[in-house]
Amino acid sequence: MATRDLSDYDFNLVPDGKDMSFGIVVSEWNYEVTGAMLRGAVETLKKHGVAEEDIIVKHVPGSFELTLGGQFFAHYTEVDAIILLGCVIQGETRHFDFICQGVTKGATELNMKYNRPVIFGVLTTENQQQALDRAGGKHGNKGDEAAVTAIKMVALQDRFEADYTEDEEDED
Ligand code: DLZ
Repeated sequence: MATRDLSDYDFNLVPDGKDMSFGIVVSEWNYEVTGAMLRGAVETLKKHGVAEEDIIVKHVPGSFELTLGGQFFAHYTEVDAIILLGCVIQGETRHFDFICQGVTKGATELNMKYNRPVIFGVLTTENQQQALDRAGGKHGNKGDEAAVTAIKMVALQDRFEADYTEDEEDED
């Protein structure tokens, strides 16, 4: 299990989030954890210049539903990136494996299908304490990490757009 601080990054290496927009899908399962991740993600986005009105938050019942929540954002909105926040805790059944596999595959497919950053902010831990440690506890907050990743990926996509897509005016 990794023990690094998930909120540890160089502020100055993160692009300005002004004019960027984000959709956040958050799972209600283990909400003590995911609610803290959500607060971390929103605070981090704002800290990097994202306007409050450019952050849309939607809830889904569990991590398995994060993929479809993400698809709804991609299909119905024009947000620049989508952040999926969930927490799957190892139980006594194989549910853990199935949910983790489902949301990992689902998030990967959304990235490919929509050509838009879909960020995997899902904790997969052995117990609740490990999750709390990574949701504002001693190992930082996975929500902060997801927000920083989202901003970086939007900036990267903007760079590609600027460098490799033709201006419509130049086309004829
Ligand atoms: C059913 C279930 C279980 C056992 N564990 C978790 C969990 O640790 N974290 C989580 O986000 N969701 C869990 N769920 C709910 C599933 O994600 C999903 O909501 C249901 O299987 C209904 O599709």
